[in-house]
Amino acid sequence: MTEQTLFIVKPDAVARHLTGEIIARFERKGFTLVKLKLFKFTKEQAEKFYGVHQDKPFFGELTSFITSGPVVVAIIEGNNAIATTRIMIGSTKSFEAAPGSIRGDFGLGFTDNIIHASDSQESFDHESRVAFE
Ligand code: FUP
Repeated sequence: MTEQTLFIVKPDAVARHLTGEIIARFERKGFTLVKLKLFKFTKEQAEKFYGVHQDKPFFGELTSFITSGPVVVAIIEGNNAIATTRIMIGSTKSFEAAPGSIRGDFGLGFTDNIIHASDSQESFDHESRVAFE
């Protein structure tokens, strides 16, 4: 089923010049770019974007990391986009993520884990609204 999802190349990956390589993986997989933007999250926007985590102990660390530098946000489209993209990014802790996944191939961090991707239709709706507002 054709659907859309959103991913964010996080500040660590943009700073390490991995943006092109990460976007290329999704294009090679067969997804089509629908929207693409380089920007820096404001604190208010980051707190809204990650609102689902507002009561978690790592909320401050997460929002200060995502606002620490420019990010690239993309909306892509293709078959089974949400679940397939989650498989492609790998598990949250980059140091445990499987080789072949984006986190597994490019990082060792936890908060600084290279990439974010929507994990449901509901998250996609919320995240795309906030990131492209
Ligand atoms: P994911 O969907 O894989 O990005 O992971 P989560 O939704 O569980 O977490 C969101 C972000 O919070 C992750 F990218 C990493 C960060 N995080 C921490 O920094 N510390 C934690 O203890 C848990 C998550």
